[in-house]
Amino acid sequence: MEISALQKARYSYTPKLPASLKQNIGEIAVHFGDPTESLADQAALKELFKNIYGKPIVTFAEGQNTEICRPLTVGVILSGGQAPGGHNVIAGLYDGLKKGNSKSTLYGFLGGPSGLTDNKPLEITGGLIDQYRNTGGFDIIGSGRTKIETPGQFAAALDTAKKLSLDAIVIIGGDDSNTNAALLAEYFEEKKAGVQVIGCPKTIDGDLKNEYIEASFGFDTACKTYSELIGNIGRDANSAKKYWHFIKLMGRAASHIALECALQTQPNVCLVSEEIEKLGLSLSQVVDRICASIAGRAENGDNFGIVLIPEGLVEFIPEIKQLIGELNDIMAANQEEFARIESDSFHEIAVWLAKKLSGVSESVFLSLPESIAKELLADRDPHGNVQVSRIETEKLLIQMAETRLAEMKKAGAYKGKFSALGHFFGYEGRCAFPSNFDADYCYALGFSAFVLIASGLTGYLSSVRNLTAPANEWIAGGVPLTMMMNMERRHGAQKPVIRKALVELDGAPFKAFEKARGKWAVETCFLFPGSIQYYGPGEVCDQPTKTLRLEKCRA
Ligand code: FBP
Repeated sequence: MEISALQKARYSYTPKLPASLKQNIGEIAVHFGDPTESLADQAALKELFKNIYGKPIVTFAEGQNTEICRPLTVGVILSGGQAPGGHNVIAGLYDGLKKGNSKSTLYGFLGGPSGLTDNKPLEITGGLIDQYRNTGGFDIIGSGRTKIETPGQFAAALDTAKKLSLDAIVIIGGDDSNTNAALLAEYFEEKKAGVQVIGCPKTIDGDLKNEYIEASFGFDTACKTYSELIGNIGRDANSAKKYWHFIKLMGRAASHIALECALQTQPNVCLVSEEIEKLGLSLSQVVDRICASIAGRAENGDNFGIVLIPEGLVEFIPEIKQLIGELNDIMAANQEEFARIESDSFHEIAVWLAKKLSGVSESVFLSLPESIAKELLADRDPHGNVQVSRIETEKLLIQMAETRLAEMKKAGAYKGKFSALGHFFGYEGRCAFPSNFDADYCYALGFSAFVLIASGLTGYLSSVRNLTAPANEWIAGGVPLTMMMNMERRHGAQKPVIRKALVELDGAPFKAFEKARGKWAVETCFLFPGSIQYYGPGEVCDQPTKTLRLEKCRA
């Protein structure tokens, strides 16, 4: 098979490991902290997770480990959206297993969690993993979004585990997939199946994080990829001086990606969903904010600019959030009826919905352009989420800005020319070659997952922290999955879920943005970060995101 020069070079990149994981297996000591509690709803979660609730935080350090590493058989699943570095998690897990005992076996389940329930394993050999080291994508075994939730699916997972004599399963996924990991760990414990379950924090969205999980992998590479593109567009805009570019960025709920890209590129406007929700801004007020920048720049003769839009925005605008909540409940409660009318004309759907929506939501629904209203009705993902990547918010905002600017022009409040282009950057960044940061971080996460398994633990998320320090000083270990959980409404019912980490408005990244954005709104301050560099000086190749550096006060 023909491969690119970079791919060839990346095969021989050696990821950096924390000092604690560089040791012989017998020299990796495991330290246990105090028992932990969930974020909220402790009683309900204790009841649901009788066996795995409240475990201690685990940290690895250089020391003595008298556990003999017997041969292990482990299965690994890539779950949910692609994120750069997934292959390196598997590589770290594979290398750890083989270092522990050369007779250990690693299976990858094909196509995500359904590969486990449908018993579709592929043995990961040295030859296979060597073709994927330090490369992007999840194509080594594929991914999927199946949610393991029915008694039949749990039983099928156990059946596969027994057939393959699995000691453990590693689920590489985001908040929903790791919620699944917790449910599976609990089920196996309840059944005394002797199968451990360990999660790894993946998602480009960056919203699976806390004190012990400083970043989800893939966020670094995806943001750097989008920032390169935004910088290039900024330079084009500043050269041609004729277009406003409205750029929607992935990040299903949280605005971490948009915020990080704003810090890297200094656009004229960056909407932050969490702020919009806090201020209770209506869609119309959001458009006001954008138009204020457009009008301000037009005063200086600058009829061009950049607006960054987080893809989850619509779910944070109070009136649309309420509408989506009502739609979710209506669609969950009337699945069959809705499926029957789904192919009907929009008018018939609207009439059907009007009877069920509250008065306020009905008028919001009817005020939206038909294409957007239809997108709000599209299938939810298996975890009950609206598929926001399919909602063309950038087009909606362009359309609304056009109308508003025409009104302002009539009133003499705007004298410029407005010509806008919409973009959506999402899939472009999810399978890029992992940055050195993600390559190292992912390899360490995979290796750490192996140590958690070898230590007999279950219901943990692999954790590597102190990430702004050199990799040698990173701290590896595990965080109990139940520690990150609370109860939330999903598919019309209360469910245990890992809480998403949204942008904190009093956090350092947002504060840095807030301080600068007034100037960026009117002046042209674009930055051009360029493409990710894999070889060269550390300050060019190995820097983590600005978000992480600001959060850890090293920016
Ligand atoms: P995960 O949460 O599974 O990591 O996926 C995140 C994401 O990339 C979102 O940013 C985006 O909204 C969604 O996946 C798109 O999903 P799909 O790949 O199914 O279109």
